[in-house]
This record gives sequence, C-alpha cells and structure tokens, in this order.
Amino acid sequence: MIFDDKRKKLQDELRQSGRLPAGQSLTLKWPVLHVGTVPSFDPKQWDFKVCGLVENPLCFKWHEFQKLPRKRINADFHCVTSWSKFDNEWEGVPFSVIAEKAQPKPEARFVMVLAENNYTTNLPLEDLMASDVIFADRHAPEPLDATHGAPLRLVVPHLYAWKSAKWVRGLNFIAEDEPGYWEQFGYHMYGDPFREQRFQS
Ligand SMILES: Nc1nc2c(c(=O)[nH]1)N[C@H]1C(S)=C(S)[C@@H](COP(=O)(O)O)O[C@H]1N2
Ligand SMILES: [Mo]
Repeated sequence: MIFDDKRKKLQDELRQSGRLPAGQSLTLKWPVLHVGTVPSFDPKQWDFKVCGLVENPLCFKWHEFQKLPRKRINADFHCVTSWSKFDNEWEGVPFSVIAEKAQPKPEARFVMVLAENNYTTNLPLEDLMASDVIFADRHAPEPLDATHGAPLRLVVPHLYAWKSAKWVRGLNFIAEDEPGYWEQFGYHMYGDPFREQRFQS
C-alpha cells in the first residue's frame, strides 16, 4: 500500500529526529477517543467557571469567552494508546490569559480541569502556563468538530493526550495534586510521553 509506505517513511524520519516518542506510531488520520457520549452544546446555557485558590473566581458565558485574546499553535499530539498525530494547527485562547484574569493565589500549585460528563484531569499549574497550552475551538483550517471536543477543548502538547480534556467547562485551582478521571484508574499523575509516563508505578 502506497499510503502505508509513505506513513512508515515519515514515521522513521520523525523517530530519528527525536519527535516521535518511544512506543508511539504515527497516524495520518485523526482517531476519536473518549469515554461516554458526545455532549450537546447550547451557547445560551454554556459557561466556563474558574474556582478554587484564585483571587478572582470567574464565570464566562460563551459570547464572553469568544472575545478573549487568541493565538494559533502547531503541535504534536500523543495518545497513551500509542498513536501520535503530528502538526496540528490548534487555535484558541491561551491558558495564561485565563490565569491572568483569575490571579491564582500563591498556594495554588495544581489545577483540576473540569469537563462535561464529569471527566477531569489534573496538571501542575506551571505546565499549564506554558506558552503553547490553549483552549482550542479550531483545528485549523476547520472549526473543532463536536467529536474532538467542540465547543472548547484544552490542548497540552507536551503531555499525553488524556490531559487535553475535550468539552472543557472549568478549572479548579488546588494546593495539592489530586488524581483526575484516568489518573484514578492508574494513569500517570504527570504523563510525559518522552519519558513514557503511561501508568503509575
Ligand atoms: N472530556 C474528555 N476529554 C478527553 C477524553 C475523554 O474521555 N473525555 N479522552 C482523552 C484521550 S485519552 C485522548 S487520546 C484525547 C483524544 O482526542 P481526540 O478524540 O480529539 O483525538 O482526548 C482526551 N480528552
Ligand atoms: Mo488517549
């Protein structure tokens, strides 16, 4: 198959250049992976709440969130089930824009990301402040598809993709690390694909 030859050649190049983490293989398609059903979106009902250890708790309506400053990033995406999708053009609101408005208290060192259907995932605040961490509503040139997390998903390129919560609805700033949905089932608390931090040891 010509398609698979092309994929394998690209995969070898990416592995040699150090861009493809160990135990991962390249996909040219975009798999859809999540627990539960795709939630419905009503722009009138939707909100995004920021709570916990912040000076300014926030609640954005959809039309307010859309007015926030935006950026576009190019990033690779590594799922713990072993596929990696390269060169995604994500567009949306940087996490740092939200943090700037919320003003985390000095004790806030971790964040529990809150999504639809009670999906959660935990990250260090410092990681979320990286310049390429965004709340995306576009996978350029297309708007984000509902199956991939529309209206809004988190994108954290440097960690395994389960940290990139789809259908995100809020943030809870906390002092101590706590396991989110998959972390409670034994997935790694941090999840660095380049150190193969798939499961807790
Ligand atoms: N809300 C929510 N976000 C989620 C998940 C989920 O089950 N629910 N699965 C995660 C996992 S394991 C992966 S690999 C990516 C998959 O994103 P995709 O379906 O856009 O490829 O979404 C992540 N975000
Ligand atoms: Mo995943």
